[in-house]
Parts: sequence; structure tokens; C-alpha cells
Amino acid sequence: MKALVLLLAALAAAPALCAQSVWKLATGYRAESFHTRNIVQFAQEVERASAGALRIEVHANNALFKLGDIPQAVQDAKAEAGETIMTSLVPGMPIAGADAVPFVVRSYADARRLWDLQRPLIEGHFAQRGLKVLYAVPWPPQGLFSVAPVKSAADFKGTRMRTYNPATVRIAELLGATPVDVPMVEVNQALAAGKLDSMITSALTGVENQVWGQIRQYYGINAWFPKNIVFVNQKAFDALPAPVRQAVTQVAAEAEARGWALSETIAQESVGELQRKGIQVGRAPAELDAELKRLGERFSREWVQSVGNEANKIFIPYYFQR
Ligand code: PCA
Repeated sequence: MKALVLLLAALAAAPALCAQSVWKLATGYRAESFHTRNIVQFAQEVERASAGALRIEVHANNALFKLGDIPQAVQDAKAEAGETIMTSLVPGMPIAGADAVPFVVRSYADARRLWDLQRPLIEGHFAQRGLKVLYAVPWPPQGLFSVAPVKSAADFKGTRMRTYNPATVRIAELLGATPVDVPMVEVNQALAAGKLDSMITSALTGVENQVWGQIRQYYGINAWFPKNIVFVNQKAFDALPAPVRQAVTQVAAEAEARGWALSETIAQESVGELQRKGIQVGRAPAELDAELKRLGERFSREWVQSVGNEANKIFIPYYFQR
């Protein structure tokens, strides 16, 4: 009997003994968000596919590092892996802003084509920082939320617009609004405290922050599809045995495919949910729509100038090689 107990104890401990590597993966989004749920599934599948040789601990909600600090933390090996919104990297990596240029990507199929073209460039920039890209998944399309109905760009003058990346800051400026940086997980509080008049984000982010207490309007302008990117410190990756590296790469490709499908489903569900909660959902009024398109063109020109030749590597094939 004693021998049996000892044997069972040894078996129970066996997976732990095999779990040679543990990675911390930091994200700035909530545990319940679809991106994080997808990451948790990715982690579980890595553990299974590597027979316990690699365990990934997911730290959500800015708990380990703030969203914008995560790439540097992973580069400095303070965490082995992380997730951030790619467009937050724009100051040091202008090409990362390709997926927040307004009105370029109009559908998930467009977003896919853009990522296929953008990915090799992004991988090169990440490699220069000692980072390896695992996968990227888009947020649902970005719409315009407003506390009050708006008819034209003039209605934004002097109002406060919530921002989450350099692109939203520039758009607020072009509209004559004051940009107010609010992390995604604090949007609800900021709205409840009366600190915001409008924001451009996904219907999903509106749902997750239960914005119906203050927000009255949602205009489905489909401005862009920003992506979250999941990455790992290259040295941490290289330290794994070859079969485990293969397992990670394979499971990452599956997580990417699953995440894109989830995003598309959730995009539709979220707009319905906003409507059910009493938010007016519709298209932007014609005058505002035309002004936003002009503003988008100006934004594109500025962005192409800031990026230089790499922008052509994406947008020439994007527009001319369909
Ligand atoms: N939600 C995140 C980024 C894009 C989105 O849809 C946010 O609002 O911060």
C-alpha cells in the first residue's frame, strides 16, 4: 500500500518534473477579453503539444507590465513573452501603424491581406529588438462612439476624445478635440466620471466597458482593424529544444486562425448588443462621413511620409496586386 501511494505521488509529480521551462506572458487586456481567452487556450495547447516541457503563465490586465511597456519588458527578458496592440509601437516602428491608417482596410479579408504583407516587415523589426513574432489577431472594426449625436467634424471642436494609440491622438487633433489617453480597461470609469465625449474603438470594447450608461450613439465607420501581436524573447525561444519550438510555432499558427474567426463573430454580436442596450447604431451622417474620409487621406499622406519606403512595400501590392 505504501509503495502504491509513493508510486502515485511520483506519477502526479512527473508532469511537473518534465515542465522544464515556464514563460510569463504579459498582456494589458482583461482576462475575459477574447484576445486573452485565445492566449490562454494557446498556452494550454502549448503545454499539451510539448508534453509539459513548456508552461506559459498568462498575466492579464496590466498586472505584470502596462500594455505599452510590454515589448520593452520582453526585450529586457523581464518576461519571456507578451502581447500588445501593434500600433502602440509606432513611435519606434512606424510600419506597425499600417493597420491604423483610416479607411484602408474595409473587411476582414482586407485585414488578412494587409497582415500577410506587413508581417515580414514586422518580423524584421521585432528581430532587431531580439523579439520573435508568434501571431497577430485583429480587433473588430473601429467605430465612432459619442455621448451626443454628431453631424459634422465641427461638433468635435473643444470636446474630449478618448485615445489609445498615436493614430487616435492624431485624429482627435485633426478634429480639434482634446485627446484623452485612457487604457482600455479604464474606459468605463472614465466615461462614468464624465471625462469623455467620444471615442473611436470597436463595438466589442464598448460592450466590455458597458458604455450604454453614457454613450448614446455608435457610428459604424469601420475606420481600421488594429491588431494585437503576441511575441516572445528570441533567446527564450531559442533555449527550447527543437520539438518544443516546433510545437510553439504550430500552436501559434492555430491560435492566429482561431483568433481571426473569433474576432469576426464577436464583431457582429457586439453591434447587436449595443443596440439591445439602447445605443443608436447607424452610419455616420453624410457631412461627417465625407469629412472623416478627407481626414483619413491627410492622415495617410502624413503616415506614408513618416514611414518612407517600407510603406510602399505594403501598399503597392495591397492596392495593385489583388
Ligand atoms: N479596443 C482597444 C483597442 C482597439 C479596440 O477595439 C481599445 O479600445 O483600447
